[in-house]
Amino acid sequence: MNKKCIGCGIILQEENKLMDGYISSSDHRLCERCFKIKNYGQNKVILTGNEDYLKIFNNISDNDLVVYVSSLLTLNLDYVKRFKNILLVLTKRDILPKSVKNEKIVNYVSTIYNIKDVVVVSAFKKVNLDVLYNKLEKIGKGKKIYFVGSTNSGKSTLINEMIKSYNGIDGEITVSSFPSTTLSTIDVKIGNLDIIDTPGIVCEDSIINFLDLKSIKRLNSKKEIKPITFQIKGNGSILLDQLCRIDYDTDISSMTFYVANSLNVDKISLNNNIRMLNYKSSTYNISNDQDLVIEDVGFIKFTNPVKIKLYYKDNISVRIRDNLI
Ligand SMILES: Nc1nc2c(ncn2[C@@H]2O[C@H](COP(=O)(O)OP(=O)(O)OP(=O)(O)O)[C@@H](O)[C@H]2O)c(=O)[nH]1
Ligand SMILES: [Mg+2]
Repeated sequence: MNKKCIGCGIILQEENKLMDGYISSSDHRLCERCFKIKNYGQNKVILTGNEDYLKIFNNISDNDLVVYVSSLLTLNLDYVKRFKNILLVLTKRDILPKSVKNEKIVNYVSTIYNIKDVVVVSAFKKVNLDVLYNKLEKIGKGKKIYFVGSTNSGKSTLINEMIKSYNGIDGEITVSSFPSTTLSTIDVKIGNLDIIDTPGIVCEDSIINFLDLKSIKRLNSKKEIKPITFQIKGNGSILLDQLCRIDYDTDISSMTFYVANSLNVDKISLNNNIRMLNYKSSTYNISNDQDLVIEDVGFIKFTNPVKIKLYYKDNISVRIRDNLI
């Protein structure tokens, strides 16, 4: 059988340095790309097509258990309906303010998505790993347990953390801020559980596919977010870093940004500022108590109806949802 890279799951090969999975010596267990990510924080960005994970999804049977992993920041559950037997894991709890109650989030997903089995975790702060492990022992023993979800949602980090906690050794799966880190399935045993890590689902319109490495790192929050609130009235404009410009029109509302603390959020004058006005734009009507989600960036909470116009240079993927918090 072909040997796989222990970091990303790609089949290892010694023939072509330019192709994925290259190793310079047959005793290496990590491909060159994973070696560079782990040792130098560099990454050769690989844009995987959706066919790869759709093929993996098709291999998941109704008897298998799917652990659907989503970051709490943008809460992307696009593919959740595809699977019969799922446990929803909402991760990166450490990013959301402590004042937000877990019960509220669990209640939100159970009301909106009708998902009853939900665990809120943080791999970084080791929050609720025991709850997750015990749940998996109960409902996943003897089954194949697939970890699936959007790229960057934190699947591999969570699996590594569980390997550390329950096998007592360091997990070796490669993790990074960049999209498409895991390239193929990786089988690991945690205690008696058969876990399979999978490549993340890529949102093709997400801005993360168009940014340089430094900018991607700035989007990935490693700390609790400090929300930034503006009271808005009439017409005005806010710049979200160099990512987008948001022109608003409202009687009165508040606008709270939940994005990485390293991003700059600034109110600018509509009249004498032309920044980003020549870029692409889209208009959205947001009604009472809704959020605007910018995929892989964060979300903006509004308290009253607002009409907004978004200007952006690269593609940007946006959703409107009921207020999460
Ligand atoms: N703040 C915070 N960041 C996390 C947590 N878990 C993972 N991350 C970060 O999220 C980014 C993505 O983590 P990965 O584990 O590589 O995500 P993945 O879902 O395996 O990504 P793909 O392999 O591309 O599908 C990295 O920058 C991690 O450091 C967490 O619990 N809290
Ligand atoms: Mg991964």
